[in-house]
Amino acid sequence: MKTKVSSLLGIEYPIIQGGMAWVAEYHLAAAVSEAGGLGLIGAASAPAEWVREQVREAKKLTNKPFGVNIMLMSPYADDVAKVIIEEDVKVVSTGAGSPEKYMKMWKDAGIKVIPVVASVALARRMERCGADAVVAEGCEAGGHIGESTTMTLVPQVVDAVQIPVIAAGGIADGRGIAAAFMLGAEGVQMGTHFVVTDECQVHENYKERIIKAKDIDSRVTGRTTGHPVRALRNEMTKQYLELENQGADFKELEELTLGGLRRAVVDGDVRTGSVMAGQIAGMVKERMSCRDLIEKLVRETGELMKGRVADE
Ligand code: TUI
Repeated sequence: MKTKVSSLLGIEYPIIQGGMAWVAEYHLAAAVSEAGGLGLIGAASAPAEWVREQVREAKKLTNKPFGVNIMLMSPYADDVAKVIIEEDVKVVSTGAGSPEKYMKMWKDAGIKVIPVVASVALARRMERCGADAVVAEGCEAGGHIGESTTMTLVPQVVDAVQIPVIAAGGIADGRGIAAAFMLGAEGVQMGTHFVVTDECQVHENYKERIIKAKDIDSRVTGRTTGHPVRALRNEMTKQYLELENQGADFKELEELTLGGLRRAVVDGDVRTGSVMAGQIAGMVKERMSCRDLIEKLVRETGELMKGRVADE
């Protein structure tokens, strides 16, 4: 499974673990990197010193490359951007905005930069300002999402840029990975399936909620506020969508979700918390280690790709 993405990042398999807010901490990131993928620590809205500590802990668990995801809406984004250089992190990915203002500083430090994009326009801009690859994330993904599906976004981004494209959103097995390759991607990023791995530190209730999820169990809140977020349906999404339908204002809606991700991930409150997960949650039924998951993905993808070549 060698592609431009695996060579670019110096990893065995072009499988990246999404830098999920509150979920992607150093145990998970190090386990994914140890297993031959690329683990990411999700900086989310955490202070820069928390990120520094996480990077140092990850380095104790693995000598392989791993990265940090910066959530660009974070009030600490500027500081985290600097800590990444100070701590000699090899790869940075970004989400929920444009990382243009940090690009020169990161490239000068020799860091590989992989912005997550949800549109062709941003992919083009990222290529122009020096990105090494982009993650094209479709709206099947969990968390903060764009408009286009993975099936439509990935080939359009592939056609628009020369740099390698990594597909994300709706991928959780070898079929999804093989499909992403057929669309022209040279790697994949997955979140939801990694949440239920043994090394992931989220509350048991969060993992159980994903395992129990059916195909149509996710909801998108925040379309009216301009910040659409996909999460598994519960009391919170129900109330939120009702309020949105009634034309509630931003402040009232915000109160419903404030601290909700932390409550779900840390306290296991999957009833009123925000259980962010992708649409593929309905297919995630098995819990295993990161190594077993990555080996399964590589085996499944290999069999599908071999079948294709043999048929030709
Ligand atoms: O960033 C994500 N997913 C996230 S971030 C997050 S933290 C959060 N928590 C509560 C509420 C809101 C966020 C949870 N999940 N994925 C990458 C991603 N980036 N998806 C979509 C985008 C995106 C959207 C618009 C990137 C850029 C953009 O426009 C930027 C521009 O300037 O054009």
